[in-house]
Amino acid sequence: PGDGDSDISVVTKTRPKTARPPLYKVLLLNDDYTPMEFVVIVLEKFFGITHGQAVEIMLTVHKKGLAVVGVFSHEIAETKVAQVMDFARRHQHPLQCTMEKEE
Ligand code: TYC
Repeated sequence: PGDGDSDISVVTKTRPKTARPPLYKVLLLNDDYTPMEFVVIVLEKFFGITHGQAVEIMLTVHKKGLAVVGVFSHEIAETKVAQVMDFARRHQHPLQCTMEKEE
């Protein structure tokens, strides 16, 4: 009789690591002056979300101080931040938008 070992071999395939580009969170910050309706318009206009989602995110920022609006490539995140900051400045609201590398 044999020793109980069967001759099933395990094939382990190594998967070479493919570097993925880092993603960036776009954050919206609360302030005391920017009207709630303006923030909702900004979210709808630049982030392509529904009115309901925009109200939800705006209220989260209002209550918690900040919220993640979305996660994007570096270039898209930079564009979103610039669009929001420019639009807010043109309307003379102090709304702040920033980005942060996702860990
Ligand atoms: N806190 C503001 C107000 O009471 C509303 C607001 C919400 C401002 C979200 C900025 O990112 C913001 N009018």
